[in-house]
Order: sequence, then structure tokens, then C-alpha cells
Amino acid sequence: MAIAEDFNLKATVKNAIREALEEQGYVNILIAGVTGVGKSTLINAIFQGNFATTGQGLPVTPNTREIKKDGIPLSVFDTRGLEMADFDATINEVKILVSERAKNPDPRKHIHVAWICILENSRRVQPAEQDLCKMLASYIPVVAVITKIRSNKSDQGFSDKVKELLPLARNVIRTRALPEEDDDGKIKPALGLEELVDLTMQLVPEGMQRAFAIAQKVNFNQKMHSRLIAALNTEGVVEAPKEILILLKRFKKAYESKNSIELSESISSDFVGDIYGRTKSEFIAFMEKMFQGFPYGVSPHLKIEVINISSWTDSDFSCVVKMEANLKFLGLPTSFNWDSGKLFCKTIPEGRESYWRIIELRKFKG
Ligand SMILES: Nc1nc2c(ncn2[C@@H]2O[C@H](COP(=O)(O)OP(=O)(O)O)[C@@H](O)[C@H]2O)c(=O)[nH]1
Ligand SMILES: [Mg+2]
Repeated sequence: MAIAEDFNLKATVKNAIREALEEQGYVNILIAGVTGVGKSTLINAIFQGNFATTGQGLPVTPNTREIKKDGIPLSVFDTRGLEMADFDATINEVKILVSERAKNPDPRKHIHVAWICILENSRRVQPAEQDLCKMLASYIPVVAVITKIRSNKSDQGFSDKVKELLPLARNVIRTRALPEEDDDGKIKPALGLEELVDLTMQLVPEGMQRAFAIAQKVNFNQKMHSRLIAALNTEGVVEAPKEILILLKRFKKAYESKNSIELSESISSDFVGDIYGRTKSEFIAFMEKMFQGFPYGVSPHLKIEVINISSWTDSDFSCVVKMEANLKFLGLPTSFNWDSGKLFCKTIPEGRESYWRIIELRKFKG
């Protein structure tokens, strides 16, 4: 038997994703705060790949290191030195860094957002933090991040105090980067990370949002992902009778949602074919294998075109179709394109509700 079209899906998809990634943007985040406030821990809790613990980063100023990692479209500029007596010098270094970068014609080089971290336990906002916030806010959005919060109730007016003392910060987010065990052995979960990610997402420029979505790990499977996927939308070009239209739309929908069970409902149990399977179970197995070959974040799009109708009765609708699939990765079009060529497709009404199903699918010769 010949299940044809055994194209090298994995390699092709990988290539297409790599190309798409090149257009995804790049995010630069500045994170500042006194030593021990929890910057590195926060970075690791929010970003992919143990971000802060791998490598020292490159010093870009005496008190700022740039941390980045292969394959992640993010740089974190980790600034310390706010606790030093001459914090003015640190703030000036950062000012030069941010303002010079802002002049770069490539927006991927700009610093896009800053987090200023303040320890909840300190109950104080230092003059260094106030000066830094004021300076940064004239260039980029600033978020005040309260770190190592003890509980939801432990704030006791501290957030308001931070808001008052850092009036230019866009918001104050309370966080706990590490889950903790309390005295009774109960685990207290990390807190505020999603909120910080959501707010930051809104603050980074649109062209960098996808990069940020990829770099962070807190919210990948939830809102961000669906937001990106929601942007996808292609309608197949179909001209056929209503029943066939419904069938092809169901087929398309099942294919696009990588749902082999739904797909199976569009296929007659008496299916015969010579291209993706000889029988229904072979056909479904082929599709299943293909769906599994699509990595996470990849969504297939199927365009079905009815080229020619050869039979149109109450019990048989036969036509020549062409299917074209392409893949999007996190909403980005990739160069992946697959064309079925001309296929002969026979459909019949089946079952009690006379629901039309595909009973034959062959390479069209002619
Ligand atoms: N309990 C608790 N400890 C934390 C939290 N965040 C950081 N730490 C601890 O605080 C210490 C300093 O954190 P680190 O991230 O190195 O601070 P940095 O100097 O600002 O980078 C480390 O021992 C962390 O484990 C947190 O949310 N809860
Ligand atoms: Mg650190």
C-alpha cells in the first residue's frame, strides 16, 4: 500500500517556526532594586529557562548586567547599587543606558519597561527608588513591584504608600516569587506573578508583545496564548451545495483544531482511498500522526477549494477538490505550505440524519 505524501513534517515545521521567530520582536526589561530584594528570584519565576541563574550576564554599566539566553527573545537588565551611598551615580548610569537605547532606530534595542522592586518587609521606599522611578518614567513605563509578600493581608497600607511615593509608576503589584511553607506545613503559593505579567504585557510595545509572551512562563497556556490564537482566522474558499459546505467546514474545523475524533465524523466507515489511507482507520491514523507532529503553539489552517463537480444527486456528491494547508506559529504566518494537489472526493449521506460524509478520496488523474 502507499500512504503517500510522507513529507518530512518535523523538519519543515521546525524551519517554518524558526523563520517566524525571526519576526517576533525582542523585549528588554530593566529590573532594579537593592541587593536581596528578590530580583533574580522574580526573574526566574517569571521567565523561561532559569533565566537569572544561568551565567553572569554581561556588564553594561558598573551596576547593570544584561542577562539573556539563547532562544528566548528577552534581555533583562539587572540593576543593583541602589543601596549604595552614591546611588546618584547608579541612576545616572541607568539614565544614559535607557536614553541612548531609546535613540536606536531598531525598537528591539530599546528598554521597554522597568520594574522597581521594593521589599514588603522594609515598609519603606528609599530616596534612591524615588529618584530612579522619576528618571525612568520620563522614558519608559515603570511598574513598582513589592516583593516577598507574606500574605494577602500583610500589605496593611504599604501599597498605597508606594503609590504615593512613586506617583509616576503605572501600578503597584504585590508579589511572592517563591511558594512558601507556613508554620503548619501548608504551602503558600507564589502570588502576583500573573498580574505582573499581564500588566507588563500591556505596557510593552505591540510589536514586542509576542516576544514577551514567549519569554514568560507564568501565563503561557492561558490568556496570552488564547489572545494570540484568537487573532488567527482564515476562511476556506468553498463553492458547493449546502450539505457539502457543511461537511467541508466541519472537516476544516476538525483539521484546524487538530481533533481526530471530530475529523472522524466527516469520514464514512466505508471509506476508501489511495492517498492518506486506504481505509477510514488508516486515514484517521495518518491525520492523527500529523496533528501530533505539530508542536505546541502551531495552528494549522486549511483552505479547501472545490474545483469541479462531477456528480450531484440526492445520494452522491462527487467533486474534485484541492486542499492547501499552512501553519501559523503563535499567530505568525510561517512559510510552511502544503498543497494536496487535485483530489477526487466522493461524499454520500449516511446515517439517520443523512449527514454527508467523505467516502472516497483519491489522487485525481486527469
Ligand atoms: N520567602 C521568599 N524568599 C524569597 C522570595 N524572593 C526571593 N527570596 C529569597 O531572597 C533572597 C534574595 O533573593 P535574590 O533573588 O537573590 O535577590 P536579588 O539580590 O535582588 O537578586 C534569596 O535567598 C531568595 O531565595 C520570595 O518571594 N519569598
Ligand atoms: Mg540577583
